[in-house]
Order: sequence, then C-alpha cells, then structure tokens
Amino acid sequence: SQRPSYRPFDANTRSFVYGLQPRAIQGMLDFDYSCGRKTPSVAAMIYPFGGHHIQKFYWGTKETLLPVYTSVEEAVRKHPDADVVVNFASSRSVYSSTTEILSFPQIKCIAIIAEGVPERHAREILYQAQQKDVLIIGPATVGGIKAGCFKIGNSGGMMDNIIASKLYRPGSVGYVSKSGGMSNELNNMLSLYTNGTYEGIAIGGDRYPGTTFIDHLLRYEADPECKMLVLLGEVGGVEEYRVIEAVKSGKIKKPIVAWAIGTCAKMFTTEVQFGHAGSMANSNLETADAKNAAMRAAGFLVPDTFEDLPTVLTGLYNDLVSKGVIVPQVERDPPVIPMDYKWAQDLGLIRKPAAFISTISDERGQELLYAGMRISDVFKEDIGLGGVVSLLWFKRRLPQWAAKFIEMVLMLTADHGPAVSGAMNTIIATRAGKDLISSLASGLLTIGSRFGGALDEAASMFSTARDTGLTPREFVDQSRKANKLISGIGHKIKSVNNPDLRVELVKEYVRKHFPSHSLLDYALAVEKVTTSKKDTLILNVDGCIAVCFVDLLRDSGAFTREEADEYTKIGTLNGLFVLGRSIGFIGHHLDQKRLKAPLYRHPADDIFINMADVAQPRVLGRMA
Ligand code: Q5B
Repeated sequence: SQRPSYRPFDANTRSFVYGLQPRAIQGMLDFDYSCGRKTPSVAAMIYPFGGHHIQKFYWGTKETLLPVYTSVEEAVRKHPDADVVVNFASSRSVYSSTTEILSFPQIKCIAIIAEGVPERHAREILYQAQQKDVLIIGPATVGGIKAGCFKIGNSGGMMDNIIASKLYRPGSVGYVSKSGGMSNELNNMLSLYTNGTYEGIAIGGDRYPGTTFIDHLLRYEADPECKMLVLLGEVGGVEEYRVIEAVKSGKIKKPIVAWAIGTCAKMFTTEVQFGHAGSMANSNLETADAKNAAMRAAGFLVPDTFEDLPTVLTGLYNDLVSKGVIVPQVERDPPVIPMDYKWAQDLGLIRKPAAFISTISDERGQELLYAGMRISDVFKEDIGLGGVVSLLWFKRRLPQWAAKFIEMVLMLTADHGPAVSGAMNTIIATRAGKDLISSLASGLLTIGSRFGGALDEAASMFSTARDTGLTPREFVDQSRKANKLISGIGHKIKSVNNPDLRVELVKEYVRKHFPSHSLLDYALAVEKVTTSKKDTLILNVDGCIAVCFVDLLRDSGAFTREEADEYTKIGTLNGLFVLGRSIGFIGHHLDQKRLKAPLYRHPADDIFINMADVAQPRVLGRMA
C-alpha cells in the first residue's frame, strides 16, 4: 500500500466485508458514491457458506455486482488492492475468522463489529495483530469513518445523516470515541461547529479494544491534514491517562478538545455499570470527573458540561481558522443518492401500483391470517381442515356441515388403489428415481376429464341440463346426439352390481345434512337412464361430489348465485380431487421408496407394436 501508516484509509481504500451484510454494504457504497469515489470501497464479500456467487448493489442510480467468495484466500488472491476487512462474524466465529484473516499480510486493518467477544479471544487477537502490525478496530463497534473516503460498515448511520453531517467531504477534526452512537452525535456537532470530521473512530466499549484512544490520536497527530483532535472518553478504564501522558510528553501537540462521559455516576450510591462492558469505575481514577479534571490540568480543552462542548469546539475552530491553520474549503453539494424504495414508501413519499393482488392470507403482521382469521383462532375454534379450505378457497367460514363435507370429500378421494392412472404414474416416476415432488406432480398431471378431473364439467353439464328444463332422458339423448360423454357418469370397475361405496357414503351424508340436494336427485335420475343401457354407467365419485357441491354452493346460504356459478367455472371442484388424491400419491411415492422398488420397464409383449401403416421414410438430400 502507498498510504502512510498513520492513514489506513483514503479515497482509494478497498475492503472485504466478512459475512453477508447487504444493508451495511449498500450503506458503504452509497457513502462512496456521495464522496465521488470512482470505485466502490467494497471489493468483495467473504462468506464461507452457500457457495461462490455474486450479489447486486446500487452504485448511485445504476447497479453493480460484487462477488461473494467462500475463503479469505480466494478474496485476497483475486483483489490484491483490498487491505481492509470489515468483519461481521458473530462473537462465536470472530476469533477463528480474524486469525485466518491475520495470516494474509495484504490485510492491514480489520474492523471487528461483533459484540460479546470473549475477552481472552479479544486479547489474543490483539497480540497477533500487534505482531503483524495490523490495525484492529473493535470489537463491539460500528467502526469509524474517514470523511470523503471510506466508511466502515454501518458507521455514520443512514445516508440522510451522513449528508447532514457533511461526511461526504473531509473536514479538519480527528476524533476518537468508544461509542458508535456518540460518534454520530460528534459527526453532527463537528459539522455544525467546525468544518467537520476528518476521521472518526469508535474503538468499541469492551474492556480490551484492539486499538485505544491513543493509537488513533497519535495517527491524527502525524497526519498533516488533521488539524484538531477530539477525545470523547468515558467512565471506566485508564486509557484517557495514556493520552494525557502523550500530551504532557509532547507526543501530541495538536489542540485537543476532550470530555469523559459518565459524570452522573456520582449521583448513584453504588458504582454504576453503564452500557459498555468497560464503562464502570473500579477506582477513583477511573471516574469521569477525575478524568475530566486530569485532562483539563494537562491543557486539554475540557468543557464544564457536555452541553458546553459546542462552545469549546467553535472557539478552537475559529482560533485555528484565524491563525490560518485551517483553511475552510468551498462547499460542494454531494451527488443525489436515490432514496431506497422501501424507505421512501415507509415515509409515504412514493407510491406504485402493485403487480399482484392477493386477498386470502397475510403473514406480514404479528400473526398469520387466513381470510382475516388469526391462525391461533383457527386452532382455538378447532375449525378443522374443512374450515381452513373454506377460508382459503372461499374466503369465508362455511357452516359446520359444509366444512365437514369438504373434509369428507378429501378423505374419500385420498386414494383408490395403485392401479388408477395417477397412482400408476406416481409409482413409475418414483421407481425411475424421481423425488417426492416430481413423482407427485407426475401423478397429478394425469388428473383430467377422464380420470378424477371430471368434477367441474360434471357440475356444469348436470346443472345446465336441469336449469334449462331438460328431463334426465332428454339430457342423456341430447348428449349422445352430440357425441358427448356425460362427465361424472361411468366407471371402469364400479357398476350397479358393484356399487362404489364412496358414492353411497356421500349420498347418505348429503341427504342427512344438506338443506337441499335437488341436483343430486336430478343426477340420480340421469343415472337411472344411463345404467338402464349399461350397468357401469353409474353416477361416479367425481359426478356425485360435483352435483352435491353445486347443491352446497347454491343452497347453503353462504354464496350468491353468481358466486356459486363462478366457483364451478374456475376449477374449484377439481381442486377437491387434486387436494384429496395428493395424499394418496404421496403415500404411493413413500411406499415405493420404502420398498426400494427398482426401475420399472413395461414388458414389450404387453405393447402391440405395429408399424405396418407407417409411411416409408423419405430420403432427404443426395444419396451418398
Ligand atoms: N359411455 C370413466 O369408461 C370412463 C359414458 C358413456 C355416456 C358417459 C368413462 C368416462 C366420463 C368421465 C368421468 C371420472 C372413462 C371417472 C374417476 C376416479 C376414480 C377412478 C378409478 C378414482 C369409463 C362404454 C360405453 C360406450 C360409451 C358409454 C361411457 N361413459 N355414455 N356418458 N360418461 N366418463 N370420469 O368404462 O355404445 O358401447 O359405444 O369417460 O366421469 O376417474 O377408480 O378408476 O377414484 O380413482 O372404459 O374413481 O365412463 O367405458 O369408454 O368403454 O364406454 O359406455 O359411449 O358406449 P369405460 P367405455 P357404446 S371416476
């Protein structure tokens, strides 16, 4: 790196972000863009899980791609210009990841964001970093910001804060604090009472930070662009005294404004542990009052209270301007960064027509809602599967007898043995090695007008015939004339003499519980006509469920006539068979898997192969 050691970040700094932190990265890239950087400060992400991939981010008004590597080694090899790592690893994995990062000499600075890092780990990291001359910021910190150049992770807050604090261009004040929140406050104050932040670092609130106040203040002292220093210390620890020594010994000559937070501790009768792990006085020396007094005595500019800090800052800044040490620059407006869509929407600044409309469920609130009913109430009121289908398919609670009927249909149609088309397909797909979803889909795709999917058309044919006043015989004759099979009539194996007991159960239930069953009665009259011709032409399970469901839709009182007609038109009734039979198909798939059934090949002698009437293939092109 061409940078002097006192300046770890400049407008060309490139970094890796360890961990998947798209929001933090977007914040860093937006900051870069506002600073006028030509290249993003993030070169890549490192994330050991999930495989190598790329992620998309905004770069101003356009978009840019960032790679995600699974190893530090690959990231370092592919991006030799990156020398900073912002490590978002959790407190559990931060030690191993930081140790790994430290083994690459290319990396000169690591910001450790995690809170709760064991102190033993923090000290070991610190030791290793010192051996390798690597700057550690953190743990337990947002990091810091070099105005106009580089932002560590979430430092500086949201973009409106960054713009308001003029962090998109350098000021003259270098500060160091423990807290990220107080850093934001300082950025704000410095933009109001001086020409702004030059660089600010939050060292983190732990007892063993990787670098402390003195490390950064010595850097600022050495950096000719930094003209005045600010130290925001706090109760606990003795790090402020190391700065006092440096000032006393002449190592720090630049004017320094300082304040130790926590002067209110004396108002409590016992020692107070403030928000940071290290913010508790273990001796009188560690109190905020003692520190403020010692710093004042050493020549620091220490206000009487924190509220007086602006006065002291303005005084020093004006003095440095009048002496020509600080030469205020002409302000420039930062480029406009488009506001994040979500944020603008939350603020009510923009609106857009939704691409989708959904009216049956909502998971956005505290509790999942099915058609407005809380999932906890679904169980409290024990509405059962029929009740759930009522809510999600019909957006209303149906009467108990109707919900029970839905459940009955699902149970009745759940399976009809392995020989039916759908089960066969499922079994063959499973035996070809397919997974559950593929095998299930293979079975479901057979459901159609001949097998299982005759309900909607049966509902339509029977109700139209009855509504137009056709007698059952006229209906049968008219269908025959039109060469049209009546949907819901006929079965491959069931007949008058071998009745389908499922149909008997449905009829029994409907006669007992439905307020009316006029279409069922009509269909049974049609059955009388068809079975008089052939005893397999019974009202089959599809047909029986279909006509009963029309009776339910029309006469339950829960639907208008238009709604009832619409539900038969839009595929609802076939949905009942699809849902019920999925249970069986899944069962067949699991059964075949359990049986370890091998690949099935149909015996060729069961297929009559006859190519006698195939036309002679024409030879295209020139003969060889
Ligand atoms: N004929 C179901 O055919 C089947 C007639 C008809 C007037 C009709 C056939 C049909 C309509 C579709 C339907 C649902 C293909 C069935 C189901 C679920 C299942 C399945 C399971 C389960 C059966 C013989 C003679 C011919 C035909 C005439 C036939 N159907 N006339 N209206 N509907 N039905 N599907 O037995 O004069 O001799 O030429 O398409 O409702 O899928 O268990 O297997 O739970 O899984 O092969 O229950 O009826 O009869 O085609 O040889 O016809 O009857 O015109 O007359 P078959 P075919 P002709 S339930």
